[in-house]
Amino acid sequence: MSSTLRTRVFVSGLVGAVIAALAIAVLPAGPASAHGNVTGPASRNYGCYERWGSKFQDPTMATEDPMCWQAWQADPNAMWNWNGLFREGVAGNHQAAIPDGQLCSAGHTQSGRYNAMDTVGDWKAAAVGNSFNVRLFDGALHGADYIRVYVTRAGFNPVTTALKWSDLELVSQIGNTPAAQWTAVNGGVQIDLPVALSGRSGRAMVYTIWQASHLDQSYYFCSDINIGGGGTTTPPTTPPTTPPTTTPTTPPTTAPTTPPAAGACAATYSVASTWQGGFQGDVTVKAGSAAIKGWTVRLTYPGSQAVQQGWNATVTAGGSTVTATNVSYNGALAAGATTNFGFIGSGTSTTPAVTCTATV
Ligand SMILES: [Cu+2]
Repeated sequence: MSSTLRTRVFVSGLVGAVIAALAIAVLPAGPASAHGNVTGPASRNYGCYERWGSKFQDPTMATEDPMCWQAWQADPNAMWNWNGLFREGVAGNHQAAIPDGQLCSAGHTQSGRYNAMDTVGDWKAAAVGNSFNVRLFDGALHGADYIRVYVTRAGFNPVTTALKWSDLELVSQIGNTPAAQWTAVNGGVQIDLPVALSGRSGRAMVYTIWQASHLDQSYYFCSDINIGGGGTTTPPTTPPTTPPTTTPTTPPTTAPTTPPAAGACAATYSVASTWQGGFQGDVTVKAGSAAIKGWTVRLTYPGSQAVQQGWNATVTAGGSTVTATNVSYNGALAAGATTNFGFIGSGTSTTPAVTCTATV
């Protein structure tokens, strides 16, 4: 597999400048880009997608959810492409194919895209009771030759310990189950496997192996749970209707040709990626020759334009205009400083007229 690396650099001028570099891997188009994931208790990458996918550059993630932060920093494609954590041709020898300490990345599969899932630390854990369901979403209608659900033995501490095969106990499984016998949802299917863990409490990991009825494809998912944990129980979630099936790519940022005047801002629009039924728009905002306190960008499209979600800005759509206003951490920009935001638009991508208005 060949992959190209590009680097996105964004600057957020809050107190000083926060600089983060995100390596974006561009993947070759594959025939089966939508597969599946454990959506409840959410797997590590699906959980990070669910909690931060709409605001993955929000620096508060670093303190609120540090394990997701390190994972997004390591490779955001591990979350955008949340349904691609699998191996092929393992022939049922899962333990031979995947070394201890690499169970959550399926043995550094996909050129290491998911390696950050193996990082040991305090991942957000779903509060569950002693009986709960593991929910597997299958967006590609593969069905299963089998699904096996394991839980770490009592005493295993996922916060401090790398996961090994010998830590796992098989707690639930099903055999051959065609997709037609799963429950239809959002263009895919899902299935629940019941798990009962009497006498257990505290932190543990759920490890799920899904042998899809598609080639010899084996999927591996780590989910973090807190049995009898406080707080609210997180119900299994339903995946988005239209997950981005192509990986966002980042085009080179082009600076505005005319430098903005003092107390003003300029915005540059680009399409990061498109897929059937949608696209990802990226906008770079640049302050003029004086500092600004906030900004509003208006994108006027030839026709009406709907927006599904935005990040690093409050994005609203009305008629043919999409309006984006800074969020708390990226409104203040020093003279000449830049920030960027993005959004997922519905339908076919067309080129908007762009204006930027600054608050000084
Ligand atoms: Cu697949």
